[in-house]
Amino acid sequence: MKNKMPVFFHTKQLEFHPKYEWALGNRIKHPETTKRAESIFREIKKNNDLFEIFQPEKIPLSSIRDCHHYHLITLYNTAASMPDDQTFYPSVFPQKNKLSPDPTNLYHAGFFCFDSGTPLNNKTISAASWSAASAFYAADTVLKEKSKYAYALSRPPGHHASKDSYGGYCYFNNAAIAAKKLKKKGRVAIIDIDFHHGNGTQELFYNDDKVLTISIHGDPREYFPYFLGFPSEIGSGKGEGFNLNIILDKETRYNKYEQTLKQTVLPLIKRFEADYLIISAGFDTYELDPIGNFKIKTSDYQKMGKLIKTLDLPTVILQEGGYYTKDLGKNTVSFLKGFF
Ligand code: OKP
Ligand code: ZN
Repeated sequence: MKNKMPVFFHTKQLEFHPKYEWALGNRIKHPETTKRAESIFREIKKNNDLFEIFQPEKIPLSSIRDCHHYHLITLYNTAASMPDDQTFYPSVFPQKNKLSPDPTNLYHAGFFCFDSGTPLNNKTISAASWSAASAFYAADTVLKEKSKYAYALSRPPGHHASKDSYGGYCYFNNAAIAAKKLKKKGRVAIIDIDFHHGNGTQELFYNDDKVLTISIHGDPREYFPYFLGFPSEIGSGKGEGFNLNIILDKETRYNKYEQTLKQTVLPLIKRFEADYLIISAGFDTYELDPIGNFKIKTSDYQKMGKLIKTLDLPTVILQEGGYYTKDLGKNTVSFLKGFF
């Protein structure tokens, strides 16, 4: 790339501080901290010869509504009226009488929430909306051919959020919002390289033959989200054959990862004749990540980026996970450098 890569980020994304999640009965500090975004932002600024930072405008509500049920938005808006010192973790997850959830009642959050690690407070909707806005304007930039590549520092992440459900630290599905926009002008492929299966993205395009969804991840029998991400999930209806789940063994190294991209993922995207590419870029595949369990190194990410660049497609790169905060910025920038 000759020009600088546009980077989208809004400081409002830093005002949300999830406190805790639960792990085997223990309350642990929440891994999805603002330090993550700060680590990335710092490294981006250090490389100001490569990147140009933009603040997104407000996202049109209609483009969130293209992906999400209004109940989800109403629920987050309900949480926005909580006092500053309160956080809502649902404690009731109804399995029956699902007919009339009331998203103005926070006690109904369990209708929509699928895990105990994705809290709501009065800053959640603002941060999640600005994160989605970053993704939306990154897609807009690529769509308008202002740049072939664009990166959104989309935090909080998005790939676990679906039409009417949230979880896995995700509230709005940033990749899906970008995809719906790009889809207006062509066929879209999404590669999810986060350690965890992108269940929300998969669900949102499960019946769609114009959006190809591919996720490479740790075995869902052992790792979050546990209930989706199996190779048998291939899409349905018109979308049959347009979803691919690839499970890699724990402790997978880059040579194996690269082989998977070269032999399976890239050929499929070529055969699909994608016009646009979206990358759900999580760096919890890193060798030191406290949550993921692959063994990818910082320098591998640049090779990975370079390999994906051979598709020669206009590409929107979106931030998902990555919890070894100290090296997250370096890993992200290493990946982005692959596109130059
Ligand atoms: C979100 B993303 C760790 C428990 C794991 C959920 C993981 C969500 C990952 N103690 N909890 O895909 O990076
Ligand atoms: Zn992840």
